[in-house]
Amino acid sequence: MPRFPADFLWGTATAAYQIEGAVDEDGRGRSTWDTFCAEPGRVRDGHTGEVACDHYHRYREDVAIMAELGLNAYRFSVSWPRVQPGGTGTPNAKGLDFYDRLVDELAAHGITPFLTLHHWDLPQELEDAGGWLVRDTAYRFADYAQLVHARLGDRVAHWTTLNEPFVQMAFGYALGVHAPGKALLMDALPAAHHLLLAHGLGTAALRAAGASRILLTNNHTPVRPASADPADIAAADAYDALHNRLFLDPVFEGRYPDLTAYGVSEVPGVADGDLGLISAPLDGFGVNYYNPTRIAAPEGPDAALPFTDAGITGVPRTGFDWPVVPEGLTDLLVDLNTRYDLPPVYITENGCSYPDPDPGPSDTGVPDPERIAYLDSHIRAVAAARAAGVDVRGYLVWSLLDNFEWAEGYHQRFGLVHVDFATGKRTPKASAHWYRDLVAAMR
Ligand code: PNW
Repeated sequence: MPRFPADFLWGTATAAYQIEGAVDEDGRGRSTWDTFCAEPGRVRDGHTGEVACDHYHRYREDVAIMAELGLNAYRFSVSWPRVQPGGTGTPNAKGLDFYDRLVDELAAHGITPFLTLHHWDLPQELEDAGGWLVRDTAYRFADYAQLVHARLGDRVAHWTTLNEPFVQMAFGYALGVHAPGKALLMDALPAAHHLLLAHGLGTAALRAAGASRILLTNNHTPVRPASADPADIAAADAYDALHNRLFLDPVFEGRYPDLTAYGVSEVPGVADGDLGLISAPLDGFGVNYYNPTRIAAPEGPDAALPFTDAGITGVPRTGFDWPVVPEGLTDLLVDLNTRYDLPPVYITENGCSYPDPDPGPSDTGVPDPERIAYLDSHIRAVAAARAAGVDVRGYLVWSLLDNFEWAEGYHQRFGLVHVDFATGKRTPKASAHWYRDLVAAMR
């Protein structure tokens, strides 16, 4: 394994709804994910985040595990409805108290917190008022950012506004496979702009409050055309515009990409000044990477979208059937660094899931050789990008714990640490021990 600097950040990442549980405790409001989980047929086997990993009660044990693994960074998200139940107005002190205790516990173990303000669990009352399809939600987000910063800004340095606005728009509003379950196809585009505007307004609010390390986290995929056929190349370009450039060009260049392949001449709802807010300088950029995408021309002249997913063949696959292509991470980082003037980069998520049957703890521990191979190859891919000049400063495994994997419920396990969901018992997997040894060797 190539060497990383001694101050490189090594850690794990989680998100509030996926691990906390305690959905009705201490004045928490409802989120779109509570609603979505309660609708029959939305989440596999009717699983919900009601209990999840019970991290709300077991956070001390979870921080102790991170400390035992020698990790020096932890990315988590704040549940907006826990700290501001209806998404507006007076904060819920008990909700803020939880994050206060968590941040103190991390500090006591020398673990740098990376706080994400919004990882998809929008207060239901804001969704009822139009959610990310309406502009007002972006202003509500800026108020929320300010109130969380007022409580935690003295101890949290790294502030991430949003997690993966592409997935929130595409899965939540265009395809309807995530909360709030709307299948609007390209009519979901206002959600992209309002999410980006929330990022911009949130950044301005955090900056005014004195924050000095502000990030955005996107998930990106390097897009490969299925062949050298110009039709496939055009389709790949269209897909790249939607998945990658729609959330990059406004942030780093202050303009929207060309979306004419979608019959869209202009992103709707953009007001004077919006792009200036959205493109305000950032102090870091979070990249979530899982796999590349191979794109071909659409199947017929009447296809709903100007591309089709051609699939990647001949490589191993994770439990989600996602192809394992570590060099895609090097390609992605080098390409982003070439196309944009990036601030320091953090890999804010990377990892893999394995599905049922759950290997579970046995006398020999929890063996997960595929995850070790996945992490090893992807960390090498980060080293290769660094060697090519990309300023990557941290790597956070998705995820610390097996957790509520959205529409798949508890059927996909991403954790370095096994969770028995009947009892809450945590057991570090072989990959956790492997990661501990890797991190120790870099110090
Ligand atoms: C991310 N895709 O979601 C999220 O940030 C996590 O909350 C989630 O648990 C993790 O990845 C694993 O799914 C993604 O299809 C969902 O491109 C879908 C995609 C990418 C990321």
